Amino acid sequence: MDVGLVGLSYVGKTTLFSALTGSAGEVGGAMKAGVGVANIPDPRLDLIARHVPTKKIVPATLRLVDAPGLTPAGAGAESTAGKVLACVREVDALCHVVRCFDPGGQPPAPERDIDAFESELILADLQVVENALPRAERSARSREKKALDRLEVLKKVGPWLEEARPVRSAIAQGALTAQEQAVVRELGLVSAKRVLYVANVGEDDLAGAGAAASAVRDRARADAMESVSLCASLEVELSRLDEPDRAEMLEGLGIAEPALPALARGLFRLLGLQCFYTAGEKEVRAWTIRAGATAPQAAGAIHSDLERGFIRAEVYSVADLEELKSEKAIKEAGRLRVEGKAYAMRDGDVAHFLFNV
Ligand SMILES: Nc1nc2c(ncn2[C@@H]2O[C@H](COP(=O)(O)OP(=O)(O)OP(=O)(O)O)[C@@H](O)[C@H]2O)c(=O)[nH]1
Ligand SMILES: [Mg+2]
Repeated sequence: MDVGLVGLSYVGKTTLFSALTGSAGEVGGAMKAGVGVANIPDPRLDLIARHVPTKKIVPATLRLVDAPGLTPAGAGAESTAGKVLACVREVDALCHVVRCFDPGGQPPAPERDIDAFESELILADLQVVENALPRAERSARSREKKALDRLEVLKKVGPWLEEARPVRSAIAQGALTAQEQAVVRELGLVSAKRVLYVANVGEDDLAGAGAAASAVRDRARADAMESVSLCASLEVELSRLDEPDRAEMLEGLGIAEPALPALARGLFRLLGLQCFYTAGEKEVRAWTIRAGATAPQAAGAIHSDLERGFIRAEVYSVADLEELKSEKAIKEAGRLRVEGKAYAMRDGDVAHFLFNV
Protein backbone atom coordinates (compact mmCIF):
# COMPACT_ATOMS: atom_id res chain seq x y z
CA MET A 1 0.00 0.00 0.00
CA ASP A 2 1.39 3.42 -0.99
CA VAL A 3 0.58 6.43 1.14
CA GLY A 4 1.47 10.09 0.64
CA LEU A 5 2.33 12.21 3.68
CA VAL A 6 0.93 15.59 2.72
CA GLY A 7 -0.02 18.87 4.32
CA LEU A 8 0.99 22.49 4.67
CA SER A 9 4.60 23.43 5.40
CA TYR A 10 6.12 22.80 8.80
CA VAL A 11 3.40 20.59 10.17
CA GLY A 12 5.69 17.64 10.97
CA LYS A 13 5.44 15.44 7.85
CA THR A 14 9.15 14.66 7.64
CA THR A 15 9.36 14.18 11.40
CA LEU A 16 6.58 11.60 11.17
CA PHE A 17 8.19 10.01 8.11
CA SER A 18 11.44 9.53 10.06
CA ALA A 19 9.60 8.03 13.03
CA LEU A 20 7.67 5.57 10.87
CA THR A 21 10.43 4.49 8.49
CA GLY A 22 13.46 4.89 10.75
CA SER A 23 15.17 6.79 7.92
CA ALA A 24 16.60 10.21 8.51
CA GLY A 25 14.44 12.24 6.17
CA GLU A 26 15.24 15.88 5.58
CA VAL A 27 13.63 18.04 8.23
CA GLY A 28 12.32 21.27 6.76
CA GLY A 29 13.31 19.63 3.48
CA ALA A 30 13.64 20.95 -0.06
CA MET A 31 11.20 20.43 -2.92
CA LYS A 32 11.66 16.72 -3.29
CA ALA A 33 9.88 13.73 -1.87
CA GLY A 34 11.44 11.13 0.38
CA VAL A 35 10.35 7.54 -0.03
CA GLY A 36 10.55 4.92 2.70
CA VAL A 37 9.01 1.73 3.94
CA ALA A 38 7.42 1.00 7.30
CA ASN A 39 6.80 -2.52 8.54
CA ILE A 40 3.31 -2.84 9.96
CA PRO A 41 3.53 -4.35 13.44
CA ASP A 42 1.14 -7.29 13.77
CA PRO A 43 0.85 -9.41 16.92
CA ARG A 44 -0.88 -12.14 14.89
CA LEU A 45 2.40 -12.79 13.04
CA ASP A 46 4.20 -13.50 16.32
CA LEU A 47 1.36 -15.73 17.43
CA ILE A 48 1.54 -17.77 14.21
CA ALA A 49 5.32 -18.06 14.45
CA ARG A 50 5.01 -19.36 18.02
CA HIS A 51 3.06 -22.38 16.76
CA VAL A 52 4.49 -22.83 13.24
CA PRO A 53 8.29 -22.99 13.49
CA THR A 54 9.78 -20.74 10.81
CA LYS A 55 13.00 -19.12 9.64
CA LYS A 56 11.63 -15.61 9.24
CA ILE A 57 8.66 -13.34 9.80
CA VAL A 58 7.66 -11.00 6.99
CA PRO A 59 5.20 -8.24 7.97
CA ALA A 60 2.94 -6.27 5.64
CA THR A 61 4.44 -2.94 4.65
CA LEU A 62 3.45 0.64 4.06
CA ARG A 63 5.33 2.58 1.41
CA LEU A 64 5.44 6.21 2.46
CA VAL A 65 6.04 9.22 0.24
CA ASP A 66 7.07 12.28 2.25
CA ALA A 67 5.78 15.16 0.11
CA PRO A 68 7.29 18.63 0.34
CA GLY A 69 5.21 21.13 2.31
CA LEU A 70 2.54 22.96 0.40
CA THR A 71 2.47 26.73 0.50
CA PRO A 72 -0.89 28.09 -0.64
CA ALA A 73 -0.89 30.94 -3.10
CA GLY A 74 -0.48 34.21 -1.22
CA ALA A 75 -0.04 37.86 -2.06
CA GLY A 76 2.20 37.85 -5.12
CA ALA A 77 3.29 34.22 -4.63
CA GLU A 78 2.28 31.30 -6.76
CA SER A 79 0.93 28.16 -5.16
CA THR A 80 3.39 25.28 -4.98
CA ALA A 81 0.55 22.76 -5.18
CA GLY A 82 1.24 21.46 -8.69
CA LYS A 83 4.83 20.49 -7.88
CA VAL A 84 4.05 19.13 -4.45
CA LEU A 85 1.09 17.05 -5.51
CA ALA A 86 2.84 15.59 -8.55
CA CYS A 87 4.70 13.24 -6.19
CA VAL A 88 1.51 11.75 -4.76
CA ARG A 89 -0.45 11.21 -7.99
CA GLU A 90 -0.01 7.43 -7.75
CA VAL A 91 -0.49 6.71 -4.04
CA ASP A 92 -3.48 4.75 -2.73
CA ALA A 93 -4.34 7.22 0.03
CA LEU A 94 -3.28 10.54 1.52
CA CYS A 95 -2.13 11.00 5.09
CA HIS A 96 -2.95 14.65 5.66
CA VAL A 97 -0.81 15.87 8.57
CA VAL A 98 -2.41 18.78 10.41
CA ARG A 99 -0.51 20.92 12.89
CA CYS A 100 -2.13 20.72 16.31
CA PHE A 101 0.99 21.76 18.25
CA ASP A 102 2.09 25.29 19.02
CA PRO A 103 5.77 25.75 18.10
CA GLY A 104 5.65 29.03 20.06
CA GLY A 105 3.28 31.91 19.45
CA GLN A 106 1.43 30.15 16.64
CA PRO A 107 -1.70 28.56 18.07
CA PRO A 108 -2.94 25.73 15.86
CA ALA A 109 -5.81 26.44 13.47
CA PRO A 110 -6.63 22.99 12.12
CA GLU A 111 -9.91 23.88 10.40
CA ARG A 112 -8.34 26.79 8.56
CA ASP A 113 -5.33 24.65 7.58
CA ILE A 114 -7.47 21.75 6.35
CA ASP A 115 -9.60 24.12 4.27
CA ALA A 116 -6.51 25.78 2.81
CA PHE A 117 -4.98 22.45 1.84
CA GLU A 118 -8.25 21.11 0.48
CA SER A 119 -8.63 24.18 -1.77
CA GLU A 120 -5.17 23.53 -3.16
CA LEU A 121 -6.03 19.90 -3.90
CA ILE A 122 -9.13 21.01 -5.76
CA LEU A 123 -7.32 23.76 -7.69
CA ALA A 124 -4.54 21.35 -8.68
CA ASP A 125 -7.12 18.87 -10.03
CA LEU A 126 -8.97 21.62 -11.83
CA GLN A 127 -5.71 22.48 -13.54
CA VAL A 128 -5.21 18.84 -14.56
CA VAL A 129 -8.75 18.67 -15.94
CA GLU A 130 -8.41 21.95 -17.86
CA ASN A 131 -5.12 20.82 -19.37
CA ALA A 132 -6.46 17.41 -20.32
CA LEU A 133 -9.77 18.58 -21.83
CA PRO A 134 -8.64 19.96 -25.21
CA ARG A 135 -6.51 16.89 -25.85
CA ALA A 136 -9.33 14.57 -24.77
CA GLU A 137 -11.75 16.38 -27.09
CA ARG A 138 -9.37 15.92 -30.02
CA SER A 139 -8.82 12.22 -29.38
CA ALA A 140 -12.55 11.63 -28.80
CA ARG A 141 -13.14 12.47 -32.48
CA SER A 142 -11.73 9.01 -33.21
CA ARG A 143 -14.87 7.63 -31.47
CA GLU A 144 -12.54 5.19 -29.72
CA LYS A 145 -14.15 3.97 -26.51
CA LYS A 146 -11.26 4.78 -24.21
CA ALA A 147 -11.00 8.34 -25.47
CA LEU A 148 -14.76 8.87 -25.17
CA ASP A 149 -14.75 7.53 -21.58
CA ARG A 150 -11.95 9.86 -20.64
CA LEU A 151 -13.72 12.88 -22.08
CA GLU A 152 -16.92 11.89 -20.31
CA VAL A 153 -15.15 11.71 -16.94
CA LEU A 154 -13.38 15.03 -17.46
CA LYS A 155 -16.70 16.69 -18.28
CA LYS A 156 -18.25 15.15 -15.19
CA VAL A 157 -15.61 16.09 -12.62
CA GLY A 158 -14.83 19.56 -14.05
CA PRO A 159 -18.03 21.24 -12.80
CA TRP A 160 -17.74 19.38 -9.51
CA LEU A 161 -14.27 20.85 -8.91
CA GLU A 162 -15.43 24.29 -10.08
CA GLU A 163 -17.92 24.20 -7.22
CA ALA A 164 -14.92 23.66 -4.91
CA ARG A 165 -15.86 20.08 -4.13
CA PRO A 166 -13.24 17.30 -4.04
CA VAL A 167 -13.67 14.39 -6.46
CA ARG A 168 -13.75 12.03 -3.47
CA SER A 169 -17.13 13.47 -2.48
CA ALA A 170 -18.43 12.73 -5.98
CA ILE A 171 -17.30 9.14 -5.45
CA ALA A 172 -18.85 9.02 -1.98
CA GLN A 173 -22.17 10.21 -3.41
CA GLY A 174 -22.12 7.53 -6.07
CA ALA A 175 -21.77 10.04 -8.92
CA LEU A 176 -19.00 8.01 -10.60
CA THR A 177 -19.20 4.39 -11.72
CA ALA A 178 -16.41 1.96 -10.88
CA GLN A 179 -15.12 2.30 -14.41
CA GLU A 180 -15.18 6.10 -14.21
CA GLN A 181 -13.28 5.88 -10.92
CA ALA A 182 -10.60 3.88 -12.71
CA VAL A 183 -10.28 6.71 -15.23
CA VAL A 184 -10.02 9.18 -12.34
CA ARG A 185 -7.15 7.12 -10.93
CA GLU A 186 -5.44 7.11 -14.30
CA LEU A 187 -5.71 10.89 -14.45
CA GLY A 188 -4.04 11.02 -11.03
CA LEU A 189 -6.64 13.37 -9.55
CA VAL A 190 -5.46 13.94 -5.99
CA SER A 191 -8.75 15.21 -4.55
CA ALA A 192 -10.20 11.79 -5.40
CA LYS A 193 -7.98 10.00 -2.93
CA ARG A 194 -9.28 8.98 0.45
CA VAL A 195 -7.73 10.80 3.40
CA LEU A 196 -6.44 9.74 6.80
CA TYR A 197 -6.16 12.93 8.84
CA VAL A 198 -3.22 12.96 11.26
CA ALA A 199 -3.59 15.42 14.14
CA ASN A 200 0.04 16.14 15.08
CA VAL A 201 -0.36 17.16 18.71
CA GLY A 202 2.12 18.79 21.06
CA GLU A 203 3.52 17.07 24.14
CA ASP A 204 0.88 18.89 26.18
CA ASP A 205 -1.93 16.85 24.59
CA LEU A 206 -0.61 13.34 24.05
CA ALA A 207 -4.09 11.90 24.54
CA GLY A 208 -5.37 13.98 21.62
CA ALA A 209 -8.23 15.24 23.77
CA GLY A 210 -7.63 18.96 23.17
CA ALA A 211 -9.63 21.31 20.96
CA ALA A 212 -7.31 21.14 17.96
CA ALA A 213 -7.16 17.33 17.76
CA SER A 214 -10.93 17.15 18.34
CA ALA A 215 -11.51 19.52 15.44
CA VAL A 216 -9.47 17.25 13.15
CA ARG A 217 -11.38 14.19 14.36
CA ASP A 218 -14.75 15.91 13.79
CA ARG A 219 -13.73 16.96 10.32
CA ALA A 220 -12.66 13.43 9.39
CA ARG A 221 -15.92 12.02 10.70
CA ALA A 222 -18.00 14.60 8.83
CA ASP A 223 -16.22 13.63 5.59
CA ALA A 224 -16.51 9.88 6.33
CA MET A 225 -12.70 9.65 6.35
CA GLU A 226 -10.39 8.40 9.12
CA SER A 227 -8.19 10.17 11.67
CA VAL A 228 -5.51 9.49 14.26
CA SER A 229 -3.74 11.76 16.70
CA LEU A 230 -0.06 11.41 17.50
CA CYS A 231 2.96 13.47 18.49
CA ALA A 232 5.49 13.15 15.68
CA SER A 233 8.47 14.46 17.63
CA LEU A 234 7.80 12.00 20.44
CA GLU A 235 7.38 9.17 17.92
CA VAL A 236 10.90 9.89 16.66
CA GLU A 237 12.23 9.43 20.19
CA LEU A 238 10.21 6.24 20.64
CA SER A 239 11.44 4.81 17.34
CA ARG A 240 15.04 5.12 18.49
CA LEU A 241 14.52 3.02 21.62
CA ASP A 242 14.81 -0.74 22.05
CA GLU A 243 11.63 -2.61 22.91
CA PRO A 244 11.90 -2.70 26.75
CA ASP A 245 12.84 1.01 26.93
CA ARG A 246 10.06 1.91 24.52
CA ALA A 247 7.48 0.06 26.60
CA GLU A 248 8.72 1.83 29.70
CA MET A 249 8.56 5.25 28.06
CA LEU A 250 5.04 4.60 26.73
CA GLU A 251 3.89 3.53 30.15
CA GLY A 252 5.49 6.57 31.79
CA LEU A 253 3.62 8.83 29.36
CA GLY A 254 0.36 6.92 29.71
CA ILE A 255 0.17 6.05 25.98
CA ALA A 256 -1.12 2.63 24.95
CA GLU A 257 1.00 2.09 21.82
CA PRO A 258 3.22 3.86 19.29
CA ALA A 259 1.47 5.63 16.41
CA LEU A 260 2.22 3.17 13.60
CA PRO A 261 -0.26 0.39 14.50
CA ALA A 262 -3.13 2.87 14.93
CA LEU A 263 -2.17 4.62 11.71
CA ALA A 264 -2.09 1.30 9.85
CA ARG A 265 -5.48 0.26 11.27
CA GLY A 266 -6.91 3.63 10.17
CA LEU A 267 -5.56 3.10 6.64
CA PHE A 268 -6.95 -0.44 6.47
CA ARG A 269 -10.43 0.84 7.44
CA LEU A 270 -10.10 3.80 5.08
CA LEU A 271 -9.26 1.60 2.09
CA GLY A 272 -11.30 -1.44 3.04
CA LEU A 273 -8.29 -3.74 3.38
CA GLN A 274 -7.58 -6.84 5.40
CA CYS A 275 -4.74 -9.27 6.02
CA PHE A 276 -4.32 -12.95 5.47
CA TYR A 277 -1.27 -15.05 6.28
CA THR A 278 0.86 -17.79 4.86
CA ALA A 279 2.77 -19.95 7.32
CA GLY A 280 5.59 -22.37 6.64
CA GLU A 281 9.09 -23.41 7.49
CA LYS A 282 10.58 -20.78 5.17
CA GLU A 283 8.53 -17.82 6.35
CA VAL A 284 5.44 -16.63 8.16
CA ARG A 285 4.07 -13.75 6.18
CA ALA A 286 1.26 -11.18 6.14
CA TRP A 287 -0.44 -10.21 2.88
CA THR A 288 -2.69 -7.23 2.26
CA ILE A 289 -5.87 -7.69 0.21
CA ARG A 290 -9.18 -5.92 -0.29
CA ALA A 291 -11.85 -6.96 2.18
CA GLY A 292 -14.13 -9.37 0.34
CA ALA A 293 -11.38 -10.65 -1.98
CA THR A 294 -11.90 -14.25 -3.08
CA ALA A 295 -9.42 -17.06 -2.46
CA PRO A 296 -8.00 -16.90 -6.02
CA GLN A 297 -7.57 -13.11 -5.69
CA ALA A 298 -5.74 -13.62 -2.39
CA ALA A 299 -3.53 -16.21 -4.07
CA GLY A 300 -2.88 -13.63 -6.78
CA ALA A 301 -1.46 -11.24 -4.17
CA ILE A 302 1.33 -13.78 -3.72
CA HIS A 303 1.90 -14.57 -7.40
CA SER A 304 -0.20 -14.32 -10.55
CA ASP A 305 0.52 -18.03 -11.28
CA LEU A 306 -1.28 -18.98 -8.07
CA GLU A 307 -4.37 -17.07 -9.19
CA ARG A 308 -4.28 -18.43 -12.73
CA GLY A 309 -3.76 -22.03 -11.67
CA PHE A 310 -5.83 -21.89 -8.48
CA ILE A 311 -7.29 -25.27 -7.48
CA ARG A 312 -8.29 -24.85 -3.86
CA ALA A 313 -7.19 -23.34 -0.57
CA GLU A 314 -6.71 -24.97 2.80
CA VAL A 315 -7.69 -22.40 5.38
CA TYR A 316 -7.82 -21.96 9.14
CA SER A 317 -7.98 -18.88 11.31
CA VAL A 318 -5.36 -17.37 13.60
CA ALA A 319 -7.90 -17.93 16.40
CA ASP A 320 -7.95 -21.69 15.59
CA LEU A 321 -4.18 -21.76 15.91
CA GLU A 322 -4.23 -19.85 19.17
CA GLU A 323 -6.71 -22.36 20.57
CA LEU A 324 -5.30 -25.63 19.17
CA LYS A 325 -1.58 -24.71 19.05
CA SER A 326 -0.58 -26.55 15.85
CA GLU A 327 -1.69 -27.14 12.27
CA LYS A 328 -1.75 -30.87 13.04
CA ALA A 329 -4.21 -30.37 15.91
CA ILE A 330 -6.35 -28.09 13.70
CA LYS A 331 -6.50 -30.84 11.06
CA GLU A 332 -7.32 -33.52 13.63
CA ALA A 333 -10.10 -31.39 15.08
CA GLY A 334 -11.60 -31.12 11.59
CA ARG A 335 -11.07 -27.37 11.52
CA LEU A 336 -8.85 -27.20 8.44
CA ARG A 337 -11.32 -25.97 5.82
CA VAL A 338 -11.02 -26.74 2.13
CA GLU A 339 -12.27 -23.71 0.18
CA GLY A 340 -12.90 -23.24 -3.53
CA LYS A 341 -12.85 -20.39 -6.04
CA ALA A 342 -15.87 -18.55 -4.62
CA TYR A 343 -14.59 -18.38 -1.05
CA ALA A 344 -14.39 -14.81 0.33
CA MET A 345 -11.29 -14.52 2.52
CA ARG A 346 -11.87 -13.51 6.12
CA ASP A 347 -9.60 -11.22 8.10
CA GLY A 348 -7.02 -13.34 9.92
CA ASP A 349 -7.22 -16.41 7.68
CA VAL A 350 -4.09 -18.53 7.34
CA ALA A 351 -4.04 -20.14 3.90
CA HIS A 352 -2.17 -22.75 1.88
CA PHE A 353 -2.96 -22.54 -1.82
CA LEU A 354 -2.97 -25.53 -4.14
CA PHE A 355 -2.44 -24.65 -7.77
CA ASN A 356 -1.46 -26.05 -11.10
CA VAL A 357 0.10 -24.13 -13.99
N1 LIG B 1 6.34 20.68 19.17
C1 LIG B 1 6.35 19.88 18.14
N2 LIG B 1 7.10 20.21 17.07
C2 LIG B 1 7.09 19.42 16.01
C3 LIG B 1 6.33 18.22 15.97
N3 LIG B 1 6.50 17.64 14.78
C4 LIG B 1 7.34 18.44 14.10
N4 LIG B 1 7.71 19.52 14.84
C5 LIG B 1 8.64 20.60 14.47
O1 LIG B 1 8.13 21.30 13.35
C6 LIG B 1 9.19 21.67 12.47
C7 LIG B 1 8.92 21.16 11.08
O2 LIG B 1 8.96 19.75 11.10
P1 LIG B 1 9.06 18.92 9.75
O3 LIG B 1 8.86 17.50 10.14
O4 LIG B 1 10.23 19.28 8.96
O5 LIG B 1 7.75 19.44 9.01
P2 LIG B 1 7.35 19.22 7.50
O6 LIG B 1 5.88 19.20 7.49
O7 LIG B 1 8.07 18.06 6.92
O8 LIG B 1 7.89 20.56 6.86
P3 LIG B 1 8.08 20.86 5.27
O9 LIG B 1 8.65 19.64 4.64
O10 LIG B 1 9.01 22.05 5.24
O11 LIG B 1 6.74 21.21 4.79
C8 LIG B 1 10.46 21.09 13.06
O12 LIG B 1 11.13 22.11 13.74
C9 LIG B 1 9.96 20.02 13.99
O13 LIG B 1 10.84 19.83 15.06
C10 LIG B 1 5.56 17.88 17.12
O14 LIG B 1 4.88 16.86 17.18
N5 LIG B 1 5.61 18.75 18.17
MG1 LIG C 1 9.27 17.87 5.19
